[in-house]
Amino acid sequence: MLRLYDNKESRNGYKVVLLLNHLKTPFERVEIDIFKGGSRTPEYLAKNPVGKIPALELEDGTILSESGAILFYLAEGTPYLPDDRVGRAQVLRWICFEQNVHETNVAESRFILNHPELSKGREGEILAEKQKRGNAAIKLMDDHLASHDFFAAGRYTIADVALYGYTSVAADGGFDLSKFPAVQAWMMRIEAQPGYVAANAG
Ligand SMILES: N[C@@H](CCC(=O)N[C@@H](CS)C(=O)NCC(=O)O)C(=O)O
Repeated sequence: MLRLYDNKESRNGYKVVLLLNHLKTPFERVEIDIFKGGSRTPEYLAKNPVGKIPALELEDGTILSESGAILFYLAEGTPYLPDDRVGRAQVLRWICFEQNVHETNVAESRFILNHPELSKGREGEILAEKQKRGNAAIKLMDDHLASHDFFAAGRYTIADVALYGYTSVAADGGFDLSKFPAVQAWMMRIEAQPGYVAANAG
């Protein structure tokens, strides 16, 4: 059975949980206490030298890390990843956007506000700058979604799964999603998909 190294607060891990549920793929979930160094032990670093969750252990012992790479692996040959070259490139484009522009600002604002004890010195100007850039990222999503139901290939794909992870908890980072009606409507479309599961649903 697949084994997912995860942490219940992480939406990077949740992206993988969400896709596994859409695919009805059974998996074992292993909770790693990232706030007490659980991802930096020699045992865990031997699995993922980057020292982060999520990591997915395949039946043959191969370990995959990086949420986007794990989504690609799981979605191959399913409707969640297009077959055509342009469709796949568009999916990758949005996953890169999520990691470089969205997660670094939306998720990190959430982290600073949820964990002030671990974010000393980042609460002021750094948080304000991340919120400014995070709002710009969500606005870019809203503009795209004003004329598209989903991000790539005209249907629900892992590009949406990746972006839903931290957009769905953007309020924790001080973002007001009521300013982004197309993003709100897109989240409702995702929540109506077969196999959708909320984070930490057990
Ligand atoms: N780019 C990575 C980011 C993974 C990441 O930042 N994981 C965080 C939790 S959301 C983590 O494991 N932090 C623990 C640490 O850095 O020690 C991905 O998308 O999987």
